[in-house]
Amino acid sequence: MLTVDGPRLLSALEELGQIGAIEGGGCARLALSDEDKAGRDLVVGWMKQLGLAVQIDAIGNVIGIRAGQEKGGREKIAPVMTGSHIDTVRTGGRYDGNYGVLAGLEVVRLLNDSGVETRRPIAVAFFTNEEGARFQPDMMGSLVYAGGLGLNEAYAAADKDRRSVGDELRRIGYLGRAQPGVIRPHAFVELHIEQGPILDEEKVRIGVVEGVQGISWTEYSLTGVSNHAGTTPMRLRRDAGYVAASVNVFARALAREMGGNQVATVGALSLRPNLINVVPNRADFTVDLRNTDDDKLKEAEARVAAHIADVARAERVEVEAKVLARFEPVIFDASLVDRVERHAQALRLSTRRMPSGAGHDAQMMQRICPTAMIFVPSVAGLSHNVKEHTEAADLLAGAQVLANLVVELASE
Ligand code: HGY
Ligand code: MN
Ligand code: MN
Repeated sequence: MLTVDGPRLLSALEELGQIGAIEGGGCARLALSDEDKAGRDLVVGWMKQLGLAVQIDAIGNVIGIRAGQEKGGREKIAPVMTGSHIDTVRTGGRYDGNYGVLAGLEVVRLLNDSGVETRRPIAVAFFTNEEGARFQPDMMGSLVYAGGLGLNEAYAAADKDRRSVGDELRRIGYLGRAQPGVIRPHAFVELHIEQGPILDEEKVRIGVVEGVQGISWTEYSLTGVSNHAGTTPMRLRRDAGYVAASVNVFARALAREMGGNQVATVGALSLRPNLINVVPNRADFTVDLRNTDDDKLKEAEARVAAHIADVARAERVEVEAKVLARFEPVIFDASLVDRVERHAQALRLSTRRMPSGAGHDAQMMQRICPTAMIFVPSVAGLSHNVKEHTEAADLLAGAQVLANLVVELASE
């Protein structure tokens, strides 16, 4: 068995974690920012040092390819692909996404060091804008790769400063020429931290991920009337901030009432004019709803929308809504999921099957090839938080499961 070089993987994570490093030990590399460019440049440099053929596609996805024995004629033999993302949220940790990409490069290093050739090529990818924190939808690069979003629509997505994906890709030098998705993998395996509390609470080493829950992102813009906080009687108010606040309280109660996997988050909220003595006339906020059951997710979406309409009507506040992302739950390839479980158990690692609460590039890749994910524990379930942490032994265990599975897939 080719054994993962722990110190090498950990030092790569440390080095990448230095790019965009923020107070508290996390990193901030928002998609297509200067920090993201710096992270991309570092990882592309590592890919080239490893002798990978590096392909940058038209949405900025980067794929490093290690040739296999079988070159294949016209019908190129499909590679085994692994990878994830290296963009982060603004309060990101060091492992979300980065770990899966760097563990994929560690698999290549192992093969290079031992001179092992595999029948199939092995590709290590990082996809553009997985987080969706700056540009929506999230998983943008893999969604384009899988044919779920057109390039022009993706290019037109703009951030709060009206800078577009297309312009930012060009500005950082990652608007590649390769057509996204032209490489159809034999299989895609993504190694990722769980980002939730289950494995850590249950003291289980490996999560065998059976699928990803559905995701619904909506942005609301409410317009009322600004007025004097002291002189305006409550009966005359058209308070956009009050309606926004009521949505947050309602969404929390709804998720509690629905139970199961239902979650609801009002993550972004801005009031205008945002002054102590002015009734806000404007509230902009987002609602993130998720559930493994799409019918339940639809119920949650409908109930939140009805609540907003009722409260806004009573407050005489206008409502504009924009769907930023809507992905149905995804089930991964059952036989590949079984193989994740088998490889983990062959290493005497405890396992448990589970859905993913977070979105991942893998949920898009399942549209075009057999896909599965491997989870390792997140200490106290923290993620999208600078305190995000996974113990070294767990990082290495996950990387070893990935290595064994990828090498097996590349030999078939
Ligand atoms: O939102 C998510 O689940 C992912 O981090 N983009
Ligand atoms: Mn991630
Ligand atoms: Mn994330």
